[in-house]
Amino acid sequence: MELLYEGKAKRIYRTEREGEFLVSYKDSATAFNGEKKTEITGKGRLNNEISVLIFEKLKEAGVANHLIRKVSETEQLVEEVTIIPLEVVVRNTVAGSMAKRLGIEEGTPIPEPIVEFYYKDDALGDPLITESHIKLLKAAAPDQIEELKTKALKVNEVLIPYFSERNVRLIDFKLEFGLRKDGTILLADEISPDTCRLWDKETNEKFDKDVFRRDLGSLTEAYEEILKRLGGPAHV
Ligand code: U5P
Repeated sequence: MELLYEGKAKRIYRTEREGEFLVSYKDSATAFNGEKKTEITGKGRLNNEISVLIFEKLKEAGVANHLIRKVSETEQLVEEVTIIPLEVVVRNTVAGSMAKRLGIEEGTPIPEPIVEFYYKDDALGDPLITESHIKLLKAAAPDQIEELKTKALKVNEVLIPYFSERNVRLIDFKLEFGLRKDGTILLADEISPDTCRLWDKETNEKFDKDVFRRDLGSLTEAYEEILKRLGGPAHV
């Protein structure tokens, strides 16, 4: 298969079928725009399995997305899209860069979910941008920006109770969207502990990439806990 793209955590291949890509999840963990980097055996499987479960849940709830089906422990088949160069972040509780930027204590609840846009550009370090910047950069048209916000908030509405029923608090998460050839917008990329902050509802224990970013313990154990709580398959 032709390798189309290799990112920090995934490889994307063209398949024989028109309009379908194979995504293969890698065992590498990176943070701080690639400055911190290591190989973690089993990470690819955990993120692939978790992302498949979440995208299936979203599809069931009426949120169209690129997932076609899981292919193996580390691979999934997805619909071809052209990724919109924006990271759409939704926040329910203050954490991470928002805590730092605004000087608000991590863990402070946010009354209404906040949607932020970051410009996907490694050289610029993915800066936080406003809707005016998005228009200036021509990254998305005004009606598309509205659609991205609506879709991101819908994902939040589905995932808050989904995690909560499994004793996990959805603190924040990052989404990416793509364009189909007909111009419609489709939720794409991944949703996993690499792209979400997930805290235990009772103890606030972190089960996400902050474990790696902040050296808080075993990333594999944290991600295994999420997969287990989502009812995911055991390793074969
Ligand atoms: N996030 C990503 N990729 C990035 C930056 C952030 O997935 O390149 C996710 C984080 O994991 C967190 C949310 O769930 O977006 C907000 O991150 P931060 O802006 O607080 O760092």
